[in-house]
Amino acid sequence: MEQNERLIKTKEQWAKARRGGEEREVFFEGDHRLPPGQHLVETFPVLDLGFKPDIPLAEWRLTVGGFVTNPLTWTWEDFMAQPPFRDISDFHCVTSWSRYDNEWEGVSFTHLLSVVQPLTLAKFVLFKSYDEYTTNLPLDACDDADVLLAHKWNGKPLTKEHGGPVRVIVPKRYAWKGAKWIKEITFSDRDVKGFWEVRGYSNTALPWQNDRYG
Ligand SMILES: Nc1nc2c(c(=O)[nH]1)N[C@H]1C(S)=C(S)[C@@H](COP(=O)(O)O)O[C@H]1N2
Ligand SMILES: [Mo]
Repeated sequence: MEQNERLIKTKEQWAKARRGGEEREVFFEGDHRLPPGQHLVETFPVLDLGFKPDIPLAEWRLTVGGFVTNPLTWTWEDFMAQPPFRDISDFHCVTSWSRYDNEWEGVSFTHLLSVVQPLTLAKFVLFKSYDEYTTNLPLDACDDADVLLAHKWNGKPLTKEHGGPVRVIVPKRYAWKGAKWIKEITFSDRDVKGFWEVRGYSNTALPWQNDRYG
């Protein structure tokens, strides 16, 4: 009863705050922003296969090929010469933690598409990393305004443990769809399952649908 009254009061306050154009209360923010089965963290946990590859910037290369008009290999200088892009997004790991408001900077996937120009046959994208990790997505899922190749997180160069020099960020999917230490991006007419996808995780990986296992 007492708890119920408290909840109602907070909801009224929240409604007032909304009418006044103020920020939403954090207590309720979770209701709207946390996908089912997730809990909020303020730390930034590290997940990998037990191996964090060390890639000096002078040796870093990103190769993009397959069903594209203009295959490419970017050095670090080439990568940094692309138009800068910045986006803030929430991060949802399938192990149940979510982290709000991550500020990513790098090269937008839309820009990459404009450079390589996928052929009409290309329907899928396979990502391969310096730790031999792989993951796959439909091209449609990558061709989204919030998808990027990130080299900065919250204003600082991406650390090795979080996938630096460059990692992929796909906010609308569980975080395993974003390859850390990205090395190769291959466009294909076929869907080729990645590391976790062949081990029983969902091929689609949609946090809002609680879509964890295949
Ligand atoms: N190359 C590579 N990318 C990867 C992984 C990995 O093991 N290797 N793990 C994935 C998983 S399961 C998650 S939850 C996120 C974790 O990113 P973080 O360590 O920065 O939190 O990276 C994803 N990308
Ligand atoms: Mo994960």
